[in-house]
Amino acid sequence: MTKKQEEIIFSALDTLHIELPSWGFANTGTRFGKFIQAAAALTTEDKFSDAGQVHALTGSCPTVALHVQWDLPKGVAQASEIQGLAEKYGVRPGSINPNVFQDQEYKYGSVGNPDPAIRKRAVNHIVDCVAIASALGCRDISPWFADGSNYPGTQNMRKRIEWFEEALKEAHSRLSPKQRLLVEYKPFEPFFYHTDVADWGMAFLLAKKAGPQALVLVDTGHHYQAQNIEQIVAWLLHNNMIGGFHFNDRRYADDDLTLGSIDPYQIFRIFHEIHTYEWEKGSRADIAYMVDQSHNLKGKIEAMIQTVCTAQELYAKAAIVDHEGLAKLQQSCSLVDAEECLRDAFWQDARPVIREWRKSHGLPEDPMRAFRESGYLEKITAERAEHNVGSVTSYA
Ligand code: RM4
Ligand code: MN
Ligand code: MN
Repeated sequence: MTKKQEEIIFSALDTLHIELPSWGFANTGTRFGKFIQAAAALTTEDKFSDAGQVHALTGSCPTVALHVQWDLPKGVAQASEIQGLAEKYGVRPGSINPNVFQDQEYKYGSVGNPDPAIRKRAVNHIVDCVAIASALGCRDISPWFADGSNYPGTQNMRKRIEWFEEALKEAHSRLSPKQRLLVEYKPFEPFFYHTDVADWGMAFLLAKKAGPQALVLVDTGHHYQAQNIEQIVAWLLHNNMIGGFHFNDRRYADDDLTLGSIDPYQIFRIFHEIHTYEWEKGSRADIAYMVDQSHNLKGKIEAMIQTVCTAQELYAKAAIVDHEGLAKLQQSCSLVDAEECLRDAFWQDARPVIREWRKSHGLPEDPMRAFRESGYLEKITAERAEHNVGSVTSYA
């Protein structure tokens, strides 16, 4: 690694912030059962405490994404309580995630439901989320819509498009000037015939109709097997329509596995698109990098530390691609050399430089080891184990 490359990695890591999901610290499972962990977070305070640990050890996770129904069930009235927890544990509230998929009313959809009263209820919840975000000083409101149907002919897809357009317009009209509405897409699950916001094109068009502060959110697990995610990212960058990511990895569907555990080259390629865009423009793309993972077998805090370290590694590798050299090779269609130029960066070991970067910021060189030596896990296990036995979980 050259001195120049080391400098590039240092400044790349200085600006890389990764938002942790509060729900990633609580007990989760699969559709078939919940696997309880003795150390899992039981309360919102526990979630902040665990996220605070990850931030203290990595220095890169200053914000925590909140799922309103799970973290602020009483809505905006709990804003000051949340603010207090954030301050206590050295982090800030991050994106606000509405929940319009869990209540019984939403069996046939939320803002796409044929019943106007249910649509209204769903929109009101999103509007409440905008108010929560304002009270907490959060920029992003990040709805994911489970809406869809299971059988052909059972719903009018075009009508539902209109209802989505109306709802998102209404939500957008409540945003303050700096806030953003991030529209997430997912091809299937929980519905298996049609999903109202199934892909980036649908999310893009809905966001465009909603207004200028609505953008698309790319959850890396929400694509079909063969889809070229970095090309989707390129299109969104080109149109100034990318608002953020939900990072995770997958082998089959929305598996919510640890970032880069199955295909690290995929994440590298996404980061490469972003770095190339930034190199060409000479400025940073305003993208929220968030984690959306559910570890039901791995220890939750360890898995988050592993995720953050992986994101840093892949981001650093993508930062040292020789952009100028690559552009020339692309221009002359020197295919093998261009491909090798990209692969060169991928195969570099960025870890020693990242360790140096951590040292220079007064952070532990090896966050995982520091976590294991800290005694935090033993402490929370002792405190939480008894309450976790037989605990019921809110999210599968
Ligand atoms: C969805 C989607 C959302 C997340 C929920 C829990 O599949 O990824 O972003 O909030 O799961
Ligand atoms: Mn997601
Ligand atoms: Mn998901």
